[in-house]
Amino acid sequence: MISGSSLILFAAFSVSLCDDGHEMEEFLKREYSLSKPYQGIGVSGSSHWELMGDALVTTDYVRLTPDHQSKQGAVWSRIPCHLRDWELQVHFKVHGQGKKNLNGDGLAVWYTQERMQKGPVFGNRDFFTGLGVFVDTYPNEEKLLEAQRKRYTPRTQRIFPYVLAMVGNGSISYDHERDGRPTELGGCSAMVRNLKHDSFLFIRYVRRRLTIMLDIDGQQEWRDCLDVPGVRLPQGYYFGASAVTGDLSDNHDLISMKLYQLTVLRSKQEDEEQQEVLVPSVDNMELLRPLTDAEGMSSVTVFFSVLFSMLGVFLLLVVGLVLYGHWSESRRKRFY
Ligand SMILES: *[C@@H]1O[C@H](CO)[C@@H](O)[C@H](O)[C@H]1NC(C)=O
Ligand SMILES: [Ca+2]
Repeated sequence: MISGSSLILFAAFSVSLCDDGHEMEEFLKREYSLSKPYQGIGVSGSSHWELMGDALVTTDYVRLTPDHQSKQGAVWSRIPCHLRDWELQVHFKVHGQGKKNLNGDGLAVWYTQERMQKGPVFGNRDFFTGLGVFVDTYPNEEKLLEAQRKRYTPRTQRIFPYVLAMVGNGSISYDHERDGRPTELGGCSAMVRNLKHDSFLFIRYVRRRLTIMLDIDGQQEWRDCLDVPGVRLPQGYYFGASAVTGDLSDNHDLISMKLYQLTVLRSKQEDEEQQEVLVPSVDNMELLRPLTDAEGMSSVTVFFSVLFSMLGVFLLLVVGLVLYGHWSESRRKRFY
């Protein structure tokens, strides 16, 4: 069943078209891929993958965390990836006993300079350098605001689980309490918990364009989640995945991570223009954007500001008309 559907996916994607019509070819790169049977993982140095923390491997999946409190686990590739254009297909499963929003905290997929470092970002270190894609299953900000008895504004309301991408340059922090909003590249809601069918996350990086898609409806169809051009990621980083539980928990299981090399035809000029990237960045975007008060205006505030300005203009018009009436009256009186 599982291998069948991934076969279909592979066949469907073995030749595909890029946005601008260029044809691309895909090749599965086994050295960067994690799939059944997970031979030698966590046992010896012979495997391409290394386990960490509470992660464990069974015949059917790599369990990053079990459905217990305060666990964290990860799996990391041992080999840095020097491919320029690639696509990562992540087959995963998040499931547990917790009812809606009484589960946590989620899992992350990484392409970073650092590897095998414990920390607060879904079990991985903060101030990371590279790309993180988070499947965040717990709405921390919403709960925080509720606890502070602040009315929750529509601007910030999001349905969780939420998939979010972030690019770090080593000096910016993931804000866990705010679910990473100040540093997000973009994202989408995704009901990924306790699904009966297989769920997939798809990360494509071609010509510095980052695209994230999901297949979580059991239809073998990819749904767009995020599409950002101008994402500069250095080569030679490591792929990995991590997960964490806190007071609330879930099983975070990885069934496979398959990396495909994409061969993209580039003109000579394009090749020459593309100088090597040393620090991750995104064109025309600050990686950290603290929300100011003005930016934090909710749609309710905007609505009332517009309403009051319109009332103001109307009032001015009325006053103007009244004054004009008085003026013409007194002028008439002067003439008689
Ligand atoms: C990292 O990003 C922040 C925020 O965009 C920026 O202020 C800082 O200079 C960047 N650091 C490096 C090393 O590029
Ligand atoms: Ca969260």
